[in-house]
Amino acid sequence: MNVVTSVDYGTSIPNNVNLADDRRVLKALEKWHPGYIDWWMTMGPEGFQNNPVYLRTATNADVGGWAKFDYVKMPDYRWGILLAPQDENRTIPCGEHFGQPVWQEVPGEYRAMMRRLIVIQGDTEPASVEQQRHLGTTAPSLYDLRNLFQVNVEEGRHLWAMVYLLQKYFGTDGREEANELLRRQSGNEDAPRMLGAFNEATPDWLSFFMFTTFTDRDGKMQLEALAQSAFDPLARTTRFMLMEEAHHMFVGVTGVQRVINRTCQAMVDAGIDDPNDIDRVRALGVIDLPTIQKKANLHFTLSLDLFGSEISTNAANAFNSGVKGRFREDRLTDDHRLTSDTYPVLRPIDGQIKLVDAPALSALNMRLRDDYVKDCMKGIDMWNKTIRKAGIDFEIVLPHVAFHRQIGEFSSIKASPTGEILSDAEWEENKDSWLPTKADGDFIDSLMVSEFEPGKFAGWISPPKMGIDNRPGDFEYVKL
Ligand code: BYC
Repeated sequence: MNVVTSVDYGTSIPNNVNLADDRRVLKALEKWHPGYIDWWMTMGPEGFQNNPVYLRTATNADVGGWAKFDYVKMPDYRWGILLAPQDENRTIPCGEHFGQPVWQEVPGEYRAMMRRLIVIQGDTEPASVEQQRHLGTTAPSLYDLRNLFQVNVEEGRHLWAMVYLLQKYFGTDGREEANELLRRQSGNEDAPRMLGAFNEATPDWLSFFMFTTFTDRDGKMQLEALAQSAFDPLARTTRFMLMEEAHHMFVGVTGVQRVINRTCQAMVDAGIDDPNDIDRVRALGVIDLPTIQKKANLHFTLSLDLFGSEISTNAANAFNSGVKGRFREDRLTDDHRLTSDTYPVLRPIDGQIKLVDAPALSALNMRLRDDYVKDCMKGIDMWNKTIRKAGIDFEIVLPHVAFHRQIGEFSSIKASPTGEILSDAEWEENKDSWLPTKADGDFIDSLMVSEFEPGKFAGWISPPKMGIDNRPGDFEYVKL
């Protein structure tokens, strides 16, 4: 095990990859840096760029004590290149090269596939910052404002992580791709981001919490798959990204929970026990539970699309070559080649949704998506516990995977949240009760008024149980 994990802050770009001795890559990154700062100032958080924010910055790539907290102005954040420690005995965990030593360079035959995956991963990182750029001005508290900016600076760092790989291992092509990552923009008609969910708006804070619950969790699963890569620098960089990513999902899941908690409290105080009495609940200045369910439906299904098609030769090739693995591949106990295995896949067949066996190699996207759905359930269980505790008869449920899909087997059909196949007319008739409408959006928008007094929270969301870095309730997370 290589133990050199602490970060060198002596070069212009903090790193634990010895950039000081890698002049070519250091120069390439220094050349890319001004474009990044320019992107951050024009496409990153709107406003607040001169305000000190209580942020964590990575100081070490070890699991114990890897970050420090301090006030930083966002443009001064030290975005760096941080890889998890190298394990010199690591072998390829899957596919046709199973058991061979991992690669420190990209084999020629896998170059195109690897570059494509790194570019897709890289593209999502700045996209999410762009999607969230308007949220600062309506933050429900300084605590939430800080959390938004923490997520944003770390997504920025994740872009750096992918750009480092492109610049170091992919020559001129890599340099061009690195520039393109700053050119495409979320929702831009001429140069959109690569994957669907990253061109959607994040119009309000409930969307932000849903996005960090569901879409960041897709990020977790995809990073977990890349963390198993035979290309060791990719595996190591994604392992470190996963440590940061955990906080983003915490922000999402606890954010929704705090919204639910406030709604339930307000209902109990007003003596309302019918959660579907939407007008009365909304009149209390809180978000009704059915609307929260609709938002969950939307963000969950947009995130399911990020897993690609259920049956995919791209996925089979990526696994077979060792370019990416399954979720926690190194803890699975099968032959890690899967050439003669099958996996059950949901497909629409003759007007019905059926579970049928498919070759396991082709079904790897489906398998990762199944792991994702299980992972999502942890958050849902926590939300329902909050509702139950308040004594309200309502349960948040994840919709069926056939519901509201744009990619894969179910993109050609319409299905209800419980998985019945519908006619176009039935879909049109019901969709407004399943997905947020313009009126729902307008109502949520009407609540989005900033609360910037330390220790105070907007009326539609409860305070958190604990502060960040154990800070007290009235801590000034952002100095305005
Ligand atoms: N939108 O074989 P198929 C994150 C394309 S999020 C548009 O079904 P494959 C984060 C596909 O490109 C994680 N196009 O799929 C979260 C292909 O096109 P080509 C990001 C799509 O390749 C929050 C064709 O359809 N990382 O980190 O097996 C905040 C057939 O593809 C979509 C990754 O995704 C779509 N949704 O799987 C910040 C990891 N889906 O090539 C960050 C890297 C499919 O035939 N990416 N297509 O023209 C991958 O592993 C895979 O590319 C995918 C798709 C899982 C995305």
